[in-house]
Amino acid sequence: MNFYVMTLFPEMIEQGMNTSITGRAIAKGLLSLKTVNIRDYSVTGNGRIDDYPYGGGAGMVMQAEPIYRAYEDLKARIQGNSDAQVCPRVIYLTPQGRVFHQNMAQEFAKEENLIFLCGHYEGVDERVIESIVTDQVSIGDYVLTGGELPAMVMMDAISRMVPGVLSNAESGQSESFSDHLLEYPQYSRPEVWRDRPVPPVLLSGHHGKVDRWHREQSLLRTLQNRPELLKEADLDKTDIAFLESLSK
Ligand code: 6GU
Repeated sequence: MNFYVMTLFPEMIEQGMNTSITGRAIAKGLLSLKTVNIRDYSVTGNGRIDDYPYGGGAGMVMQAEPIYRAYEDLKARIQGNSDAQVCPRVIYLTPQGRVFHQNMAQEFAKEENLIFLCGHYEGVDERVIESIVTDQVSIGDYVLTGGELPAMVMMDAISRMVPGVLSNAESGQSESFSDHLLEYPQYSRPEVWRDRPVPPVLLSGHHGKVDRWHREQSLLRTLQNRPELLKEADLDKTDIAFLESLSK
């Protein structure tokens, strides 16, 4: 899986991605990351890549041409490296996009190459979006200063789906969202921490009871924090009886 990021802040992307699990995967060659500094494609000679918006309004707009040239250069490099002449998907990070979801991460993980376009200022000239972008994605209903963190959020979620990126122990945890229930709480040593004991059932050695308790905790948390997820969850009679017992 090859990630390419067009951005004004390449060091932010590199620092973030070369850390922890994604950093390990890049070092192992399971993932690759290349950043492209849009400023290097300035057409004014002085490194400027933004200008005033037509029609007025606050802030500056990133111009079409530097982004387009950065993209053309990148596409040529990618196609030069592979025999398939397919056009890689170009994801533009914007609060106006479709909201990112685990299913989208799964779909994007099937691609060999992904290009991310990170905007800044008030936005990007719409004409370059129309000509190169295949997917517009938001990471939720709040406003950020730029697309770099959203691009890193997406790359992190996508990376976890790439075979070999997670160790066996790490991938055991990976099904959490796909069953539409939140994870149950976890405990480790000591048995009593500052007067707070671990729930006794976890020390019982009774696997059936432990499994049931985990399931009930997942149901409880989902009901409390994300009740809308329960509609999608696969619940059996015991689960439904448990949830009904809570509302009595
Ligand atoms: Cl993708 N970009 C920005 N600037 N803000 C956001 C976002 C993206 N997703 C949520 N907020």
